Amino acid sequence: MSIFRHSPPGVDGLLDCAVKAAITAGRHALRNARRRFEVVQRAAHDVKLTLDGECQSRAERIIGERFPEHAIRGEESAARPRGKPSRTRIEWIIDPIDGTVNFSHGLPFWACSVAATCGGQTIAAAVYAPAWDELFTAAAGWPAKLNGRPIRVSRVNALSRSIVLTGLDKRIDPRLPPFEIFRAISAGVQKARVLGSASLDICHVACGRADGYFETGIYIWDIAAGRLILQQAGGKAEILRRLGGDRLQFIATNGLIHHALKSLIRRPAASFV
Ligand code: LIP
Repeated sequence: MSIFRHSPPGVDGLLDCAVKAAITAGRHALRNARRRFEVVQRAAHDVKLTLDGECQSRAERIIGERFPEHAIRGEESAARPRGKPSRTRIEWIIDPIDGTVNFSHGLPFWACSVAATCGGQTIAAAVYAPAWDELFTAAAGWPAKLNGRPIRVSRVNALSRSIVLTGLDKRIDPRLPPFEIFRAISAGVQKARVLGSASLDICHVACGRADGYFETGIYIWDIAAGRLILQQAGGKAEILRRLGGDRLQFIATNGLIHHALKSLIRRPAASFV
């Protein structure tokens, strides 16, 4: 179900830049993993590292040198748009270390996510998982790839035989539905898993290793690149609700279990704010 049939002009240059930015940032984090303990800010269920900012800067430098007129938005630079974003101008959306808590503990489930968007649609995307040396890419009109080889979503068409990935919102509160939702998903699928990196979760669905992903309070920079990669791999992605600012409820599947998964989480997710 690729949503793009044709490539907008210059999309190859955007993809090339997204790949360079994702790999440069990702390799910087990997090379400096011994510094993963350098914490800038700590919350109950989240952490900000010195390396988050360093990796964001490196990705921004690659983009800025190639496209100085483009806007950039990211988890580490949300308030620093470059130029005036518009329906025609490109805006880059970056998560330099998606799965920061995993990275800070030395768990390998983390990635650098870079998306070039135009009018709210992602048109070029790269998600690089340095610990696995896996680069997921896609562009409007181009197939989704993993390390240069085309990928497709799974053919699993029953929830009872599916693996569904989900996450626990960093603003966790046991009274809030994420646990209700996790309970609902776990009861209805073969296995529910929480791996801790949304962009990587969505790419696992895109290449058929999992069949669905859902999260209640995720951010646009976590999903902007993975969404296009999934769509160009034949999957279906949907923002179910916008929760204010860059925060949203998001579902991504192989398309075959989409309706059933939405039905499974509809009630507990509805009361999530
Ligand atoms: C993380 C997401 C993950 C979510 C975490 C966190 P970060 O992003 O990738 O899916 O469950 O709460 O938001 O903060 O590590 O870039």
